[in-house]
Order: sequence, then structure tokens, then C-alpha cells
Amino acid sequence: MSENKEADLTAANTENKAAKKKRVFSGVQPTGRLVLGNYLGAVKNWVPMQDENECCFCVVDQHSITVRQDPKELRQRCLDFLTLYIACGLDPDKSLIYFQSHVPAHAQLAWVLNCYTYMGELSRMTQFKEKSLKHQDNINAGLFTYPVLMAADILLYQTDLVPVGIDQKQHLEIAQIIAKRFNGAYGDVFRIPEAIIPKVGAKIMSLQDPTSKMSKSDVNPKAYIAVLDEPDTIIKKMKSAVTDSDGKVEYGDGKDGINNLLTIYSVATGESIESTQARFANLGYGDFKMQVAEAVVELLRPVREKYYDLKKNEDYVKSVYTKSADVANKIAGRTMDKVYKKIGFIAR
Ligand code: ATP
Ligand code: LTN
Repeated sequence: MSENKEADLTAANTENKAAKKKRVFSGVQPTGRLVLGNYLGAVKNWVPMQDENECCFCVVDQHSITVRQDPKELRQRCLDFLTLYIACGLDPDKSLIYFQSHVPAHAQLAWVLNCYTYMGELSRMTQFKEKSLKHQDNINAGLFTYPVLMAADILLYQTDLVPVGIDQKQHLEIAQIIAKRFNGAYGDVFRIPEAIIPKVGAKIMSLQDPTSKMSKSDVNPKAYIAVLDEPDTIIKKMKSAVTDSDGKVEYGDGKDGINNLLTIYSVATGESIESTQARFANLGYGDFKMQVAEAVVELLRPVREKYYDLKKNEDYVKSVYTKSADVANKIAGRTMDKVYKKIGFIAR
């Protein structure tokens, strides 16, 4: 081959690689109700990624049974979460939107990866420690190996990017460790995924205890704003948000409540933190809270409207998750074949 031709081909390869879309994977467990924290920290950031990348968005139902669930409620919640994904702007023409349990390879790969993950690594996971404290009567093996199933979710699709809130950073790190360990033993099987964590809004705090994370399974509904909360509920919850006694609307140490509300306003409206702070500098807490509440109402209004529209068309929603799972099964199957071959199983 002439030198020039070889150079041309190399250029074409580089171009191809640059043009190749990246794979994105993320998911939310169908527990509690989807809340503002999940929306600002995760789901909202998935929407713009759909244009540039190949995206898989999963309702991770298998993760949710690490905590006891009522079957009837879980079934309904799974459907509601998937419907909400679409209502939040996930587009079935661009992305795969489906249930984890509809792609058996998640559990199959999780089993394999369990054998490449150490007990010591899993016992260091913060989420495991927190959840085992919270559910002391049910510290099951699934709760312990939760990060392995999550690694399987991600590695199965040769994922490049995983958009999540900051609380998932540690789980992403262990997914990278497992992938590198497996690649070290068998060659390049998995792509090494990278966490995408927003600069602002990666950890929205509880409205009742602003030193802890807003969580969708909080027993106190006043602690969170659900994406489907009606405007008057949002306003009431905002009004009762815990603040402090110094009366100044500005960022500061020990001002977790105010810091959180400023962050919420900034992410909800897209206005920078600096200009948000300047905007409210001379306002009392009551008026400030009202303005934050209104911004959240406007942010969530179109989501709520689209959700109730979609609820009228369950067949459409079903067609989305069945078609998506068909494609996801094919992509996942390719990785499983490779994994089984590498570890020495007889080809299927
Ligand atoms: P649970 O209370 O049932 O554990 P959760 O509210 O912590 O649920 P997850 O299903 O664990 O929600 O998380 C879904 C996504 O939302 C993840 O990407 C997570 O990082 C993100 N997320 C969860 N809570 C917040 C929060 N308070 N602020 C920003 N992002 C969040
Ligand atoms: N553990 C995540 C949910 C989750 C996830 C994933 C997120 C399960 N599998 C894969 C990103 C990629 C949580 O938020 N608790």
C-alpha cells in the first residue's frame, strides 16, 4: 500500500471515530415518587444528551427490590416512572426507554461480575451502609451487591457516559474498577465509563433537613417536591422549607437551607448562581421562597401536563418500552456473547 493511501485511511479512521456517537446509560429506581432532586440532578440533564449520543434510559426495577416493595404498587410505579421519563423530555425516536427486567442480560452479567468483585470493596459503599442502617430488618445480599448490578447495567452497553447525581460517584468508581479488572484478565471487553455530574444541582437537599439529600423515599412528603406535585402543594412545601435565623438571602456556611433554595432557583431557571444571589439580595425569606416556588411550578408544569396526556395513551407507552427492550436485548446480547466466550463458557 502506498504511503499516501495509508495516510488517507488513517485520517478516515480518525474521522470515523470522531463521528461515532457515544453511548449514554442512566436509570432511576422506581421507589417513592420522582422528586425535584432526581429531576435536577439527573433526568433533566439526560434530555440534551439525546441529540449527540446513543442513549439508553432504564427504569431500574431490579434495583428497587433490594428494599421490600408491594407488588401491586411497584407495578404501577414502574409504569408511572417510565411515563414520567417521556414526560420529562426523553424522546423514544432518539433513545431507548425501557425496564431493566425486560433485558435479562443485566442479571446475567451481574452474576459474572459478582465473581470479579471483592466483599471488602462492597462493604465500603456509602449507600450500602446508609440503607442497611435504614432497613435493619432486611439487610439482604441484593442490597450488598447492588453496585455490581449497577456496573452490569452500564458495562453491558459499552457505555461511555453515565449522567448521575453526585451520590452515585462511588458506584461509578467501582464500575470502573470492575471493568478494568475484567479487561486486565481477558483483554478489552468493556469500555470504561465516565460519570457526568452536573456542576450545580448534583445534590439537592431535603427541604426539612437541608443537611441531608432530598430523597424520593423520604417518609415526610414535606421534605421533597415531587415532579407531579400540584402548584399549590409546591408553594406550601416551599413556604415550610427550613432556613435559618439570620435573614440574609446569600450563600454561606451554616446556611444550608438558603444555599439549597438558591441552587434550586439557579438550576430551575438556568440563571447563574452569582446573578441569582444578586437578584434576591434585598428580599426577605418569605418573598424569596415564593419566587423559588414559582420558578419550580413553571419548570414542572409542562412535565405534569405531558404526563397526564400520556396516561391517556397506555398503548403508546407500552409500544415504547417493548420496542426499546427489543433493541436493548440485541446490544446487550453482543456483550454477553463476548463475556461468555472470554471466560470459557461454550458458545450459545
Ligand atoms: P431512594 O430514596 O429510593 O434511594 P433517590 O431519591 O436517592 O432514591 P435514586 O433512584 O437513588 O434516587 O437516584 C436516581 C438519580 O437521581 C441518580 O442519578 C441520583 O444521583 C440522582 N439523585 C437522587 N437524589 C438526588 C438529589 N437530592 N440531588 C441530585 N440528584 C439526585
Ligand atoms: N444506583 C442508581 C440507579 C442506577 C443507575 C444504574 C444509575 C442503577 N443502575 C446505572 C446510572 C447507571 C441510583 O441512583 N441509586
